[in-house]
Amino acid sequence: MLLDKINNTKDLRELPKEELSALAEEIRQEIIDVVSKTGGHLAASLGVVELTIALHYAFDTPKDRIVWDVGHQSYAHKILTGRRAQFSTLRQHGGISGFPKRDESPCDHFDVGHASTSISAALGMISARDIKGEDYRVIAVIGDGSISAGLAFEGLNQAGDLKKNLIVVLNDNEMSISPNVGALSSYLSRLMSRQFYTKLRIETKNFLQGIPRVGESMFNFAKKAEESLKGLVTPGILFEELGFQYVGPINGHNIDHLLETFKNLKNLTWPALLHVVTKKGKGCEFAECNPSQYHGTPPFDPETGNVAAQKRSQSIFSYTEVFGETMLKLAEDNDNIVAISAAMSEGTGLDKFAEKYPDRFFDVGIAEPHGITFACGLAVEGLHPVAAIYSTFTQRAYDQVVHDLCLQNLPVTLALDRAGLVGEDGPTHHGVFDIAYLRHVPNMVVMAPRDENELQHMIKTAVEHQGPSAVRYPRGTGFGVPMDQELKSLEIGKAELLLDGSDVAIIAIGNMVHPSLDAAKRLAREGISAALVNARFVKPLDKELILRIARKTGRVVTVEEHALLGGFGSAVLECLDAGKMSGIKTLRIGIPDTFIEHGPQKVLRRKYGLDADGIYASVKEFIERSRLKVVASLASIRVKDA
Ligand SMILES: Cc1ncc(C[n+]2csc(CCOP(=O)(O)OP(=O)(O)O)c2C)c(N)n1
Repeated sequence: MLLDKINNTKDLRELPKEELSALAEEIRQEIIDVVSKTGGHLAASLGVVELTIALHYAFDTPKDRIVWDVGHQSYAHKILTGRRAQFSTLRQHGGISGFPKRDESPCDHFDVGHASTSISAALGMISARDIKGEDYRVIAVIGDGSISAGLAFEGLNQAGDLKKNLIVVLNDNEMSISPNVGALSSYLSRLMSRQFYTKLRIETKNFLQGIPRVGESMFNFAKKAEESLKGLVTPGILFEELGFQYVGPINGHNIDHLLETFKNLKNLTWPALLHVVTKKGKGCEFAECNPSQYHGTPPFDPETGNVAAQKRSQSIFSYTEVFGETMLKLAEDNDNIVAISAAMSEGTGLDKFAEKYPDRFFDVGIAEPHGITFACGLAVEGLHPVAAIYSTFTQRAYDQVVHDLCLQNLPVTLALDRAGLVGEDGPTHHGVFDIAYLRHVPNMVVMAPRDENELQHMIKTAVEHQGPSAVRYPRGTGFGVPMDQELKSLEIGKAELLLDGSDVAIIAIGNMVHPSLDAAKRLAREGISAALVNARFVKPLDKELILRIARKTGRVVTVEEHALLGGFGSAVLECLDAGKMSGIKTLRIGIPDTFIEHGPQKVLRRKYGLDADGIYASVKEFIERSRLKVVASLASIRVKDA
């Protein structure tokens, strides 16, 4: 196998050019084999195999830097940059990441997982290069979905201004996760056909040459002026106006063309944008036919593409499904409800809503900050937008939440899917900061359902609320609880006392309620009487219940699948402090102050003590510790008295 000869990019560059297509086939097969077992981002990675080979062949990597956008397409890059032996551990706990990681390889120059960062990062690197007087090339590779974000345009804008020799490779497959949306996308499609320019060119030529006597010289003049004419009517005018030399579109699967083009681009001393056209899922029939399904896929049969039968019983709904169904129900009775997705209509369960209510559904593209401000615009005119964005991606819309949403106290619901530990996508995607970045903003209501049944009631509660609210819920299936047929409105700021007790009060939020209930039952069997509160609301907190139960038990344990710093437990501590209950013994269970690695949700929850066993063990140890302290202080009182 050719791949056996390649341990690094230097080895790749020693292969004769004629062997590169065969190498592409080997890489493709390796990607399909491994991803069929591990799951992962199949279609995007298959689409850039030739592009990846050509980049590493044409440039002196890793001295020259390739900066991947999102990084979900970097599997061929991983195989070619010394990680072939570990490739079978892709996305597994303890294995290599599904995204570029500087810790993993000197060929990974920027950690990534969120979209649209490559141009800014690459421009920073190239600027550092010049300050330090070094000599290398920097190439940003960005998809047509990711380039539509504001962040990417901010990078392009400054790049045009700095006029450094940054190369941006625009990988255009006309897809984001779903087919791309937006004006930029249709602009790129027009460029791809080039028909407009070609037709105009032929017509002009025929017209000029048809004019007697002066026609030929006018044609020659026009030919000379073609470059300037190009500037007016040709592909890439948008990028050229931004200060880039536009090159393309070229076939991103033709290695010879790619190498030829990179050879020319290498010598430019100004910014260039190379527009390559690729097929998402290339070389794998089922992925080519259904690139959305194989964008991010669970393990599958490599022959047929069939996804392994889910182990779960069909009657257990995912939170995403419940959210989608609830939106359909609510929208039927309330014309003011509109829905927003940021390029994730399927991932967020809004696809059925989009189908049924096309006029009330907006896919804003990969543009979360815009999506929230857009929602605010809809809200000031009397509608109730529900913006369904993953917890991790809402991070980049913080100022829009503060300045546009909460300051104006607008009725907008944020449906934060994938809150908590998301699993194999890892630290770039864990949604463990949303409570912290939302709960301190005035006017914001923050809630988290204990299970999929409570989720539907919370969504109803949120859309009835005349102000901003966020509902955070986890990735994956619920607990298989019975689903109420009637949607209910919950009282905002009211928690639910599930168990009364006298030794300790466990106050849990969201998906930590059920495992806490299991833990409390186990403690009860050992004679420890634990009260259990389903907090429901992070903000406003049910202060009355929390203070009452704290006073009764003298010990409070909070449980959350969220960062401890600034999280739900911190809110409860603030509540105890405000209630002048400083004598209460407290324990907060949650995510420590570190970025959590990738791995199955179950494995991570176990490791970080966020399953029933972990909660039980922590509470038991906490009680024993606090009892020992009581015994010790009683002993010291007795000694003093004696
Ligand atoms: C800020 C942000 N929003 C959403 C996502 C989810 N996401 C991952 S890949 C992707 C599509 C990217 O499309 P494109 O750049 O065209 O790359 P392709 O997958 O088509 O190769 C999306 C929306 C993300 N990673 N980051």
